[in-house]
Parts: sequence; structure tokens; C-alpha cells
Amino acid sequence: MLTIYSDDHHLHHGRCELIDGQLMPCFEMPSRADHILQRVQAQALGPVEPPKDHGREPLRRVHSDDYLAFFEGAWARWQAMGDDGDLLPFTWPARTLRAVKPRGLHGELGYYSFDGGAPITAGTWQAAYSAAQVALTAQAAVQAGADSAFALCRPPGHHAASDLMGGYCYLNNAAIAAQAFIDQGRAKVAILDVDYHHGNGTQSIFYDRADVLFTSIHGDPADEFPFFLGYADETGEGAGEGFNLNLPLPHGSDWARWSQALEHACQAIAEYGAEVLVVSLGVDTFKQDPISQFKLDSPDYLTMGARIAALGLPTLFVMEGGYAVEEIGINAVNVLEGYQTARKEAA
Ligand code: SS9
Ligand code: ZN
Repeated sequence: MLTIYSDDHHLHHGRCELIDGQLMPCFEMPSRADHILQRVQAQALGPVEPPKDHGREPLRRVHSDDYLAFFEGAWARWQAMGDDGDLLPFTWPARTLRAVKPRGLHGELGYYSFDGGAPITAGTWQAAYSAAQVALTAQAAVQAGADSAFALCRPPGHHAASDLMGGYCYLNNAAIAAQAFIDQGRAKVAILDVDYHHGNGTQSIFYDRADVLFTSIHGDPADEFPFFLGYADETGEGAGEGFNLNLPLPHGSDWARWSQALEHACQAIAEYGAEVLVVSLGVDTFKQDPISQFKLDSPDYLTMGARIAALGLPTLFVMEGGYAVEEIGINAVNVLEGYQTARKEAA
């Protein structure tokens, strides 16, 4: 399997995030992607190539122009104010307030974000832009006929909506790739989000559309980030009614429970008649993940990959979360190896 990877992810290294009442060192750190790349190479998964620049247009298909301009320019504005620490939001347009767009940097940052977990640093725009290009380059390989490809994206993307950053995410790499499939002539794209957290950004981007089915298995938002989206009764709206499937699971869920939800999601994807599959590949479902509450073990990821392969669809894997840094490479690459082995056996 081809892996697309860019060193630019190192340009994003947040100092801290607001979590559980404290400013903590960011769990989303550069060594995450380094470990995954090392494992891809150690297991000889396949060639590793840098991204090609597909430009800004494919990003504009998912994100608003004003959001992209704000994100790209935010660091320079922050520097002009004389600061060089991380830029973090602290006020949001919650209920009873108005979702107006303020003029100043901190107000605008609150307008364009939903939590205090996505710091902007000097290199964040470039890292996120390159991650989107990583996704687009892997997407192009699958569109051109490859059975599968792995977009080793960092920072992750599935929490980012059309004009919102949050949850370590800025540009929605999986959504940008899914939209590229549509724009290149595919009629039905399925997204399977296996990250521990609900992919609120991806859901919202495709919520009123029938051409992209969004399915997600995640910690029940009643008890888990992102709290305000990801419930089972969110089934889509308008033309998208019936094309959104949330499978929330309780804290402590193990492979026996998780794999039933996977079966449910895979059946929905097969019934939908998807032409191509995008997997939002988070491995923060791992039992030792420091911020998550599921109990998957490393061999489970091999089985996960094999079940995804049984769908028989061209598949683009897009890296999302996973914070048990030592094991992240083993677990992520296990999904890819499980997939690849099952595809070879089927062929
Ligand atoms: C947990 C706080 C979670 C954000 C997590 C974002 C994960 C992205 N106490 N903070 S995959
Ligand atoms: Zn996650």
C-alpha cells in the first residue's frame, strides 16, 4: 500500500491545550506521525511518497473562504500584537450570545473555533495545508485505480467543520478527499470514522447530502468530547436524511462490543452501494490511550482492517487521532496490514 507523508507536520507543535481545567502539554504532538512513519517502513508496507500540491481549490470545496483566510493569516496578526506564544481561543458564541463575527483577533478566533484544544502556532497553517495535500495525493492514487492508499496526515481533521477548528483539527482532510472523489465523478462515497471521538466536522459538512454517507463509531457524546454532536438520533437532514449513522458506545467498550458496531456500519456502507470508501483512521480506541476510554488491543486492529477489506471497495485511509504515542504506529499500521493481507487473500 502506498503511503503519502510530508515532513511539514513538524511545523505544527503546539505548546499547550486547555483540557480538564488545566493548560496541559499537547497530546497531539509531532512524534505521533514519526512513530507511524517508522512502523510503515519497518513493516515494509509499501512505498512512501511526498504529497503533490493540488492547490487551494479542493480545500475551498469544503471550507469557507473567510475561514481559510482567517486561519492562514491568524499567526501574522498574533505576532503583530507582539506575542509569540500559542494562539488559543477563550470565548465562544454559545447560547444567548450572537454568532456575529467580531473584528479583533481573539473574537474572530472564538467565532472560528469550538474549543480550546487547537492552538495556532507559527507553522500550523503550513502543516495543515500540507496534511490536506497528503490526503489529496493519496486520494488521487485511489481515484487513478490503486486498491488503497494511506494518507499519513498530521494534524488530524475530522473535528474541523466548514468554518470551525477544534479538537486538534483545522482542515478536514477526510472530507476534502471525499469531496475530491465526488468532484472527480464518483456518485457515492462512504466515510467510516473509527476514531474514538465523533467526527463532528465531517458529519456537519455532509449532513444534508445523499452523495456522501457518514458512519461513525465513537465514545457516547453524552459523556465524551465533542459532547455536542454524535448522538444516535442524528440521521441527516433534507436530501441527506438517512445518510448519517452514529454508533455511540459507552466508556469501557472492548473489541467484542466495538466490532458489533463495525459490523453495523459495514452493512450500512454495503447497502448504500458506495463506490469508494474513506476511513477516518483514529487509533485512540486503544486500551492505553491517555485521553480515551475504549479497550481495543493491538491485534484487534488487524481484524478491523480485514473487516474493512471485506467490503471490497477502493479504500483511502486518512490518519486521525491516537495519543498512546509508543503504540500508535503498531496500531495504525496493523489496520493497514490487516486490510492488505485480506485483500491479497481475496484476490
Ligand atoms: C478529554 C479532552 C479531549 C480533545 C480531544 C480531541 C481528539 C481528536 N478529556 N480533548 S482525535
Ligand atoms: Zn480522537
